[in-house]
Amino acid sequence: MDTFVIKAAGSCTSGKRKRENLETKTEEGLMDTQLTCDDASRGLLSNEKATWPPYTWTKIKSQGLDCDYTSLFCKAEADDIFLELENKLTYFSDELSKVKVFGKWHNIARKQVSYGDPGLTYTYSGVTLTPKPWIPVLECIRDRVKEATGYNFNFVLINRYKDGNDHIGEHRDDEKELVPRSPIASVSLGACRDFFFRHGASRGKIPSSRIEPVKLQLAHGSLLMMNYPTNVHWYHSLPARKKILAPRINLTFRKIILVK
Ligand SMILES: O=C(O)CCC(=O)C(=O)O
Repeated sequence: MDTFVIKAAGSCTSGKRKRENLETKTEEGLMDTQLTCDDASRGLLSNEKATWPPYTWTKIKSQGLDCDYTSLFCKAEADDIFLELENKLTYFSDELSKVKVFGKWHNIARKQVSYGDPGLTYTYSGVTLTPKPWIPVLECIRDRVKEATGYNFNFVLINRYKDGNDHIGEHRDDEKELVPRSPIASVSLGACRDFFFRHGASRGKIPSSRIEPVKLQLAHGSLLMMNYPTNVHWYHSLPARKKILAPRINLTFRKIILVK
């Protein structure tokens, strides 16, 4: 039987890391959060010797936004996993790589696939995805997320960005198939990319409110927990970044309602 063991696990290192809270109040009383690649990888990706885990969580909060960020895998583990994903994942073909926006079909600017428990489906932007069966490397990541957060997920949506030209536009993960109030766990591997949240009230030609966007950078081996009610109020996106030449794989673990 095919298995996957993180070979690098024994060489993982971590140091004493202090808990950080990036909440800051701006003059308008709004939260303004900035997390950079350096913050994201500090400690975990360094060469300090210690046992791995523990996980050091950073709380990211704003009006109706509640996220937690940590380094889930050390660099050696993340490198192993990235390689395994590159070797084992098979992405959906062209018909399933389209989205319907305002009645028009568009090719998505990235590759996509979903894996998960049998019998689940997930529909977004006019496309219904049926997950492929779990493979060992994905079970390994899913189980690490469970160990770090206590949450069990039955589905993962995977996006592969070949370089900084690939991106995902502003959207919310608010599909009706999601278990109400369940968090979404976003694991990133490969190139560190900017990731933005924008409040719904701050969108459009005439925004009803000026709530500061929340800007993060998602590092290799990181986990971002998007907790309820983040996806009710906030849109997220991964903008194009022409200077980024390396690929990135993002896995969003979700809890989907099984309809019998
Ligand atoms: O690649 C990312 O970090 C974002 C992916 C995303 O927005 C999604 O799966 O809904």
